[in-house]
Amino acid sequence: MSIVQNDIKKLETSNCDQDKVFYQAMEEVIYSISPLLESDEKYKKYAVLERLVVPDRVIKFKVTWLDDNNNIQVNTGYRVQFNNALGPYKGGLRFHPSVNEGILKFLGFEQILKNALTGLPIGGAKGGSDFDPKGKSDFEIMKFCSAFMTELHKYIGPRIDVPAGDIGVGSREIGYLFGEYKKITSSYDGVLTGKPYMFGGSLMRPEATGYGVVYFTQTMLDMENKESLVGKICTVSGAGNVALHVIEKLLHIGAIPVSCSDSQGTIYDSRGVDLELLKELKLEKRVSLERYIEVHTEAKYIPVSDYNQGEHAVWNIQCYAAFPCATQNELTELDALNLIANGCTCVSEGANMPSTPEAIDVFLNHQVCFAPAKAANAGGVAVSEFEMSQNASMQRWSFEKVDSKLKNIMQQICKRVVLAARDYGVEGNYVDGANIAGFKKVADAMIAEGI
Ligand code: NDP
Ligand code: 2IT
Repeated sequence: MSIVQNDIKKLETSNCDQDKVFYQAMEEVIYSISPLLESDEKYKKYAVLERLVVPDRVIKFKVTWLDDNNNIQVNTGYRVQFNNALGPYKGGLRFHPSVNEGILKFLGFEQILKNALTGLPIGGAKGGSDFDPKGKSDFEIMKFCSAFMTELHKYIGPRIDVPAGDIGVGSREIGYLFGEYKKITSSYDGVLTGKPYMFGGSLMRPEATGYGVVYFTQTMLDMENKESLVGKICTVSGAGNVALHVIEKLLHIGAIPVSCSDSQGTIYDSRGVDLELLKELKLEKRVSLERYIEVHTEAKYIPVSDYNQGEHAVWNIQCYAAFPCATQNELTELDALNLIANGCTCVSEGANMPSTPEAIDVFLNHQVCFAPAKAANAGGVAVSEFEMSQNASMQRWSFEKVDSKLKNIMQQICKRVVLAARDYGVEGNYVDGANIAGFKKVADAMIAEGI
């Protein structure tokens, strides 16, 4: 039995519910890289795959903190340090009640290949907590972040592991985490990225993931000889850091983003969404999207309870290109079929693994230009690495410099993906291309570094 069949069999017999998303991510990669494994026996000889799918370490810890009513609260914190063959462990922190070890293993595994694709010297990691920031006061967020760092600081460092944001963790949380790290260690290190600009954050880090997604999509459409996004209707899901900056860049280039969504419902505004209002509602006031229609009465708000069974309202809107930017597995096979029926010819993933494997099959079978997350959303971590570089050299780069370096890196990633797909007989398949190019880079480093 080949190494690939062996691994797939192991996945299929696994019954750990928490690990389902991790196996989903792993299974896709294992299928994609089989031409590489078959073509060069060194990967088998050095058991690279077997070594890559096991994290270097999983750190799990208790986080106790005091809420505003002086009740003691207990949460679980994690850091999955997956692989540092290419550089220090690097990847975000997620604060969301759904967080568990399996989700962080999936995100950490994806992060290894994503970071490799950037061509920058960063390894892969992910962390977070089942803490729910929703409805918490600013002081509660601060107290939780301090308590979380009380334990996490033992395991991180600018040359060891450099966390950043993800769902539920933005510059406010990174600021509190940084403050606590500094207090405990008395060391002013670039130990976190996504810091506010006033104490070492990089210009454009908040925009980077979303802008990068659009830069990648523009390059992909160009390379595939497809019409550009200018003047085209686009649908976006999510209403957080990634979604809002995808919308912003789409507006800059003259596309027409008509939707966004949060965990409660969807906004559809056929004239193009009002970005300033969205930023006010989601980034400043942190309230439900439903408030959008108080200002724009002609827009539609569709609550989750009105979604058709197994479908997401965002993917039922006519569009040229779609940008899922909320969370994993938010776009199902049925949604993919709806998108195609609605004229969609391009899907670019802003969130991590938002499309189910069945949805991806639909896209590939219908010749949709499909940009997988680990390639399309790598702009965020790329600018995180720029922040590490700036901190290490005590420099500040201009917005224009970061933007131009980001654009360049997204174009390079796109080319690497296209070439890898061509070299291994799967031309036009960006999923396989991204997995092969990312895997090859890490695998070659692992082999060169010995066991
Ligand atoms: P935010 O916390 O800023 O926003 C998340 C958005 O997604 C919110 O609108 C939230 O709705 C919605 N959402 C979250 N969980 C769910 C859920 N289970 N069901 C429905 N909606 C949900 O996170 P980001 O924008 O930073 O992250 C979004 C995605 O992008 C994630 O997959 C993340 O891993 C990925 N990503 C993020 C990067 C970054 O730099 N921040 C980099 C690369 C990828 P609500 O407001 O109701 O909570
Ligand atoms: O999924 C991701 O790439 C992120 N959440 C960003 C990670 C980072 O270190 O900037």
